[in-house]
Amino acid sequence: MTVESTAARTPRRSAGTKAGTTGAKRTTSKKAAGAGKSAEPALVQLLTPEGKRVKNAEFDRYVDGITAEELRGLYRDMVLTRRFDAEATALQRQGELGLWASLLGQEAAQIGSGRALRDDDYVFPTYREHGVAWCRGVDPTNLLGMFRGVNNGGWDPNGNNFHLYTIVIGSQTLHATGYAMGITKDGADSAVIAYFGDGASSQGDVAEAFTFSAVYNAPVVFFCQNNQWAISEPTEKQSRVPLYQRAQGFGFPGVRVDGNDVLANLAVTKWALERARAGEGPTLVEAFTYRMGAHTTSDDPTRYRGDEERLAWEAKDPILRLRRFLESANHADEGFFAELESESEALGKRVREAVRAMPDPDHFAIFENVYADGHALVDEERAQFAAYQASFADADGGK
Ligand SMILES: Cc1ncc(C[n+]2csc(CCOP(=O)(O)OP(=O)(O)O)c2C)c(N)n1
Ligand SMILES: [Mg+2]
Repeated sequence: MTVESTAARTPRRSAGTKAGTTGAKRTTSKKAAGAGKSAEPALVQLLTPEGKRVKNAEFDRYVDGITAEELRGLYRDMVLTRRFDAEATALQRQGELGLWASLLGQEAAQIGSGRALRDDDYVFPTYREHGVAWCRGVDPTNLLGMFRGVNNGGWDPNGNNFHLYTIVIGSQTLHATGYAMGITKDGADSAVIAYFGDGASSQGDVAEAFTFSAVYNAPVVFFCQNNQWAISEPTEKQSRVPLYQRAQGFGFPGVRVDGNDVLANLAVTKWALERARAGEGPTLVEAFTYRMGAHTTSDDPTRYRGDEERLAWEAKDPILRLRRFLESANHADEGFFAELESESEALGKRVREAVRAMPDPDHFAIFENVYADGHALVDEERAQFAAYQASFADADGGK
């Protein structure tokens, strides 16, 4: 397996935990993961693309007790998330949303990690974490307001311990670190997870978050979805070493997990959260996955990548592999799949109707909530905007 680390030396809240049993050991094992391409490090995998369960001495214990019902639940989460995402993409194409960032292909990374969390844990997402939002119980229609341009977020972050979508790349890793440091001061045993991408890993904010979280031993999991692309920039342009190895230089463990294997993501994230709760500090999880769609609906990936790559990743589809496993283990019958299909269609319909019914904001709402007590410059801008709006009425004969 692929965990590399220097063991945390200053566990602050580890009384009574089995320090050193959770895999801060080194390995130099490498195996070729690509089809005859350069050797890639081994990754934690519990389900092969063919849907076969493979043994893993270190991580099996996190999923050994999982029931057939829970497995069907993970499948349902992924299918409904994908259906919601497809609906949002279609709504953008129909002019109902200004933009959409699809998670297609990343369902297992998001559902596996999302389902590893406890209710009292706190999530700091990017703009693509629709599957994690689903696990937190955020109504999917609430995710769409910002993309329609009718609000600035659309949900109360403290309602589900799921922070607002963050567009400024990498900045949420610092928010997460600060929040996690606060948890330690409170003496609580909850944990924080920060999602970010391969491109974000090059941001200074992420390096600062790694440094602070390490030296303050903050209970935070850095969950990097390496979807191979940062818009049109491939991961080779982000790092000369596999991303999970970055953690080593900061003094905490890093692990690469098969990002398309929901069980492996569940197990590895549980392990990382367990470390955080035990006072063993941060962990970097690199979920090795693929962005099957465009960066956003404003992007045309055919300009910078070929079909072969997408086809190779389609063969590793996260939903298909869990379906194969469920079927071969007799954990789900045709009735289950048929019912899920109708549930998906109903979700699509509900999302469509909710988006079309979203009220437009008041034109002046953009000036609200900028400063708690108002500001002269904002007042000036509001007055300018009012005059601009009034100019249309004049042109129309004062109507
Ligand atoms: C600080 C900052 N710089 C640049 C951008 C523009 N931008 C938006 S998404 C993106 C790429 C992010 O790639 P990655 O971190 O791999 O996440 P992904 O979109 O692949 O999920 C960039 C550069 C931004 N939003 N914020
Ligand atoms: Mg990326």
